[in-house]
Amino acid sequence: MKKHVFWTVLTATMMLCGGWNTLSAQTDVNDKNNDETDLMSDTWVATDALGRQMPLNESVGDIKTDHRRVVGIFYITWHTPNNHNLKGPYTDVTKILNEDPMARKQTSHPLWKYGSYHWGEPEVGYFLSQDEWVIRHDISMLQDAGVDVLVMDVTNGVCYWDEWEVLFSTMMKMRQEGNRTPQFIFWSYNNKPVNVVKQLYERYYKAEKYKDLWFYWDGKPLLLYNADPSSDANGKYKDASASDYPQEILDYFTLRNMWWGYYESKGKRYIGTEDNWSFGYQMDHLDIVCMTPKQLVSKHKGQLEEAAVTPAQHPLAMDDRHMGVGKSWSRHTLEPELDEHDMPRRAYVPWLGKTVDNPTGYGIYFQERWDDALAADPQFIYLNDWNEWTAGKYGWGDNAWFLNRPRHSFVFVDQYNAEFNRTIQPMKDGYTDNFYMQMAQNIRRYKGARPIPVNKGYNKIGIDGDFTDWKDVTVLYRDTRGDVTHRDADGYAGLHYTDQTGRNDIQDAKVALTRKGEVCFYVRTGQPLSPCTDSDWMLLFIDVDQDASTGWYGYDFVVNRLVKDARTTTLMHFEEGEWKEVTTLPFAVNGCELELAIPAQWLGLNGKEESFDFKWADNPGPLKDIISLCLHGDTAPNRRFNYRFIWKKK
Ligand SMILES: [Ca+2]
Ligand SMILES: [Ca+2]
Ligand SMILES: [Ca+2]
Repeated sequence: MKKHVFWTVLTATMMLCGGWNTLSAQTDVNDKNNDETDLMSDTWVATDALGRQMPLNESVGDIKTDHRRVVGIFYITWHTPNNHNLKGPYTDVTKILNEDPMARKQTSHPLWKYGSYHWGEPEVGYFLSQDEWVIRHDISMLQDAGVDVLVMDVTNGVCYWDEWEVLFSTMMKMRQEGNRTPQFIFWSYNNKPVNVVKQLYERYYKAEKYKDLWFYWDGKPLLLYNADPSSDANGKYKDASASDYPQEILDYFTLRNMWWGYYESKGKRYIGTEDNWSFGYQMDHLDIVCMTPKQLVSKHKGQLEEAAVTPAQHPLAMDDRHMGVGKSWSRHTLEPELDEHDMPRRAYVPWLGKTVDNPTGYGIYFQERWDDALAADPQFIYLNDWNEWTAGKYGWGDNAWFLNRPRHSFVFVDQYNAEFNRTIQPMKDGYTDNFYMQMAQNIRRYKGARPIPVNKGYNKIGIDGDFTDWKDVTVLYRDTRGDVTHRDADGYAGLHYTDQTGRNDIQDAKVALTRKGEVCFYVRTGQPLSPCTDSDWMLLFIDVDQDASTGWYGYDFVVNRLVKDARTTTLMHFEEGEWKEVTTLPFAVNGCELELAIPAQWLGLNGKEESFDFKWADNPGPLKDIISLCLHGDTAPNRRFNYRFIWKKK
């Protein structure tokens, strides 16, 4: 069924953009670069805001095949439409503490007005879970990073049927458009889990709904659950809801018990034991902090099975130190001293080997957990979380301890501010996408990566709008199909978000060198290209020295920032903080295809062995910073990733 739809879409594309798709059939069958849904994102390069680079095949080795390696992430859909009715203007904990730090100590401070808050603002705004534009960004980001499974939250017993319908149908649409997406599983725990599991089983599994998206483990669909439903995190049930799961359900799934990584749970040793998965570890527990990486991992039939990796724990401490475990906590130095915004002042960053001010964005706790997980090398790495964002503000009389403050009148349990949360989805401003990039870097270390494809020899390319000469160039750089959808969706508290920048859907790119000393670029879009007079039209960025510290966020040259006429464009160089025209270039467009040539000497190439990084971007809007290439129009490859062109004479 999936395959049928895929080919229908592909045929339509071929008819629309004649010529090109016949080429992919000719690529070497041994080359994995021949599956149209494979973007080969494990070969993309990137440098993040902290200068960390995506590790490549040379450092992480080939894709590891000695045992299965799967990455799952907790995906929240609780941002339901009723949140649109909250009274605006909307605010969050970070904004409140910035406006008046005293609010952190006063539960009835006038700035507090809701029962639940975002800890900060998401990069895509205060979105709701049925926002298809956000879902598409999420799914493509997670797929690019190497995440295999969305772990759907039913832990509170609330079934988000409407949100799941939009999510799963959008994932299916993305597949039909020619993309890969992660699979999904459910995780039930609290609030009458037997009833919850029965409903999930009836509505999805028995009905075979979204079967293509199910995730299998040991030959059956995987379900994370509460193995002893007579009690949950809130205590023991007194009524009949404690009855056990029907045998039919127990037989149907591969089941794993999953809860917080306590040393003991329900009176038994928990963390690191057989078939008990954890969604995070209570690292501030004295018996846990001294465990080895392998001891932390849950086992199945004695094999290392699941490790939890989280950017932090909770703001509310579970021990007598009463200090939360945030993003800057480490086993060795614990949580740093907090400032008047309840943000850490400074901390030593082990991966950097330095002490820094404002360490939150450096992922100290996250890397420590990744290093543990990579050392143990389990079969499943569970990440918590992608997009939880919100948490309740609870009034606790005057008896609470909160962030080492006694007699506190309120607490946040799960998330609080930029330091105390487990969100991996990028935030607006602040440390933006540091945690996303850190996740992608570590997934690559966990799974390995393919070598970057190498182009060989010269090609004969004419810049004339006839693209048959590109046939012989077999290395193809792919981007997500269909990632130009527009946004028109409600957010929290009366907010409404629109985005109509999606225009040309960049799908395939190629690069070739000619004997005449030119570097030629080819790009193909899903629909015929819009006129070259359009704003921010088909920008080509080149990081010629592969150095993110030179040029505009690494890009030393840009093409098409100034298009002179329908045959002539410009090459610009980034000098002294601005783009300066250096020469004109020929280009040609025909339908969905575009080609152009740059004299190699402008890029400083010598014709022996070449390598540079490049990226196409259409309609990103004002280029404020690198995040401008992450949200609007289409970029290829996505976000701050680049393709790396490697060329050898023979
Ligand atoms: Ca695209
Ligand atoms: Ca550069
Ligand atoms: Ca894209």
